[in-house]
Amino acid sequence: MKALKAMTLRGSLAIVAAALCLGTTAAVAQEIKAKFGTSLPDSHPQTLGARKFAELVDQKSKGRIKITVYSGAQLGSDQQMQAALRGGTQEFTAPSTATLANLVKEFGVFGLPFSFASEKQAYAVFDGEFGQSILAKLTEKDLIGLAYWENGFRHFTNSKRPIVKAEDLAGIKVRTMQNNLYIDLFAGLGANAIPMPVNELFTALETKAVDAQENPYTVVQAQKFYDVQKYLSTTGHAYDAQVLIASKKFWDKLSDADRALMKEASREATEFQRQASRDLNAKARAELAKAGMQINDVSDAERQRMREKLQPVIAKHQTAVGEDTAKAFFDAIAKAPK
Ligand code: EAX
Repeated sequence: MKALKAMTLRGSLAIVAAALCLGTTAAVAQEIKAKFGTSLPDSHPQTLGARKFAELVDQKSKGRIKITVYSGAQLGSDQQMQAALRGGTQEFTAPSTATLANLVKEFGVFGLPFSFASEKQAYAVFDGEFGQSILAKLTEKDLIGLAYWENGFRHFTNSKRPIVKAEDLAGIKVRTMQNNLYIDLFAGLGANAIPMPVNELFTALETKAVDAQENPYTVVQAQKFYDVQKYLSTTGHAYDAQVLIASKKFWDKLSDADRALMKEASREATEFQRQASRDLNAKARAELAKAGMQINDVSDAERQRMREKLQPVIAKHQTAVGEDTAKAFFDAIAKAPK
């Protein structure tokens, strides 16, 4: 009898041990660490959004999934980080749509100048059927498009003169994002376009390798361009979005539950990120003036005149992104609330 009891006890202990081991193994197997690289400083909404996303994923996974944020291009430029995601050595980043256009040509449509009238209109297009259909094309390039974040309306800064009319751009050396449309846009207005990653830009401005750049107020502020740029002219020539993307190699290994958790965190982080961008943008103009920048408003009439001068560039890039895509884009804008 005693032997039978001993066997039963040993059997039960073995079952408990196995369950614990499986349970522990299962828990350990689900522990996930990920890297999120941004190209802008801690104070910029791109990095604020990244930290919020990491915090939400940590909360929703009860500490199982730890995303570490590396800001200010610590992990490389926007394009280097896109390559790292595609290779599976980095898990998240959030570049401008402009650099993604080098991987998926349809992203170029968002850079067509003077397309959006307001942030509200932009959100409707990005979050609607058209914007989501373009996001889906990233999977062909081993990337997962999760959401569109806000960079904002791009304005022109330079160290030479106020830009009051298009002709004032003649001969100015302007850094552009590494994107053919932006290169053609400024060449089309008579400037000399010099593409480079944003993390090389401050030095290029400081050494006068370039005279000018164009970015939303929040980038000018976060990158301290006011220390090396005297003039800011509100061209508002494009509304720029950044795309929260994940490595497909990483994403494909996740459980359905963890993917759902990350999508929920992405939605909540996007709301937070866009609000932070609007709040900081509303204050940045006055703060840039206080930091010594001379800010002039480019008139609507002159902006319209710039748009007309750029028609050949717009036509060329509508063809480049695909006429169907361009038409669907402008139809989505027409339907969107302003
Ligand atoms: O998304 O490279 C740029 O100018 C972009 O606006 C931004 O800094 C990165």
